[in-house]
Amino acid sequence: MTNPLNQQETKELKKFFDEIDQDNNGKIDREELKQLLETIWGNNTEIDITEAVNSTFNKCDLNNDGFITFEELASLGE
Ligand SMILES: [Ca+2]
Ligand SMILES: [Ca+2]
Repeated sequence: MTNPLNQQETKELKKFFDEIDQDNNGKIDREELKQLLETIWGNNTEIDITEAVNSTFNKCDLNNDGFITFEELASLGE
């Protein structure tokens, strides 16, 4: 698979990724994603955050190892 993002986009995506990856282990786990979504949507009771985390992982966690890596996130742009 080729990476369609240009350098600038990759840089911005990496910054976004690093913000979510709070323990800086290079992968996003469900807890980190949940915290992000709670920060964004915490007061919106119409959104089921657990459901949103599950659907994001279904879409992004390409190898189903329970983590979203930067490579997996970047390949979503295709
Ligand atoms: Ca992490
Ligand atoms: Ca994965």
